[in-house]
Amino acid sequence: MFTLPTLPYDFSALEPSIDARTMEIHYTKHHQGYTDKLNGAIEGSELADASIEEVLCVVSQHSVAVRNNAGGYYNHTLFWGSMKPGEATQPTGELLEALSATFGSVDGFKQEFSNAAATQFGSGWAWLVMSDGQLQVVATPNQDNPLMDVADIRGIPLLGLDVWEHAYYLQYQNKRPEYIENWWSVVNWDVVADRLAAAS
Ligand code: MN3
Repeated sequence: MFTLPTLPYDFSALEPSIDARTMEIHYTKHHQGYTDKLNGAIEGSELADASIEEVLCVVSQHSVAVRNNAGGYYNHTLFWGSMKPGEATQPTGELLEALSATFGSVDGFKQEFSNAAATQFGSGWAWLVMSDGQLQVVATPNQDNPLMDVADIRGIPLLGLDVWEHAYYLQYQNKRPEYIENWWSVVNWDVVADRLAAAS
């Protein structure tokens, strides 16, 4: 059985980039909902004792409920861990080198990632992944992610951005690009660097 992971900061901690009410509803209603529905979907099945990564890599063999809710469970866990309160920071060290080598510069990376997030039609996610030894920016619809065996491009997620309307609509309404722009201020680059090191 999966449990809702502890949020590593207060609901208001990411203001003004993300408002407290959005964080509260997103965490206590949406993420809790995916967690409960995932548990319901795998109860008594061969997936009951699997890790979330083990579930994601075989979702094509299971119900739509498993796909959607395992994705929702994993994606939000990664998302909360990808952000931090306090002063905005920048990538450093090997992460900085890797982003510059692949995308020309950190700004080049942000531009490509922001564009993927802004142009994802409807609900979905933008990702930075390590795929076959290469950094890549991809987007997925709904609660899909690059660990799933149904993904167009598979890879290990290093950073993910939720662009479902529930992630920003209370504060930003239809202005998804403004949400994306402000989100960069709360990215936890240390965590992204740790994920890169683990995936390399
Ligand atoms: Mn969400």
